[in-house]
Amino acid sequence: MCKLLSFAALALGLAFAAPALAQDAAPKITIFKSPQCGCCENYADFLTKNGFKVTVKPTHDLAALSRMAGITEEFQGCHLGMIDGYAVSGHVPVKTLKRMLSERPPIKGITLPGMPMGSPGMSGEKTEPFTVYEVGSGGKSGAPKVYAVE
Ligand SMILES: [Cu+2]
Repeated sequence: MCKLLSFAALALGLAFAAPALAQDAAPKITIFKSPQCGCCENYADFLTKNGFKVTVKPTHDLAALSRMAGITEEFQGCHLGMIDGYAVSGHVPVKTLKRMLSERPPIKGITLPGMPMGSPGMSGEKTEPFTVYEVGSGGKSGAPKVYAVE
């Protein structure tokens, strides 16, 4: 009896411990960037500071990788992140990134094209709202839909 109880207590303890452990696990993101890109490093640091576990992979094939991820040339950001089955291209603000990860929309990812001043990892002052586009929702010829403006 006593043994059974302590076993139950142990099992219960494990059941409680497991979710805590899962919460502690930082979301993992892999960022592909050209070896020379400095603002990409800044963005990686920005995500690290925001609790992400970042792996940076230098590559000379960023445009091709981004295309493979479903992002057409004119909507590509300066680096490509892969997280939890989603593509995250460019200097996407963390609020929008976290929203996608929790909502899990049926798209391939999100992208902030170009390198807007004042976005995370970029220098300068923000001069206009950032428009983050969906990846993989626009169909073959259609322009991608807007995921967030902030
Ligand atoms: Cu950049």
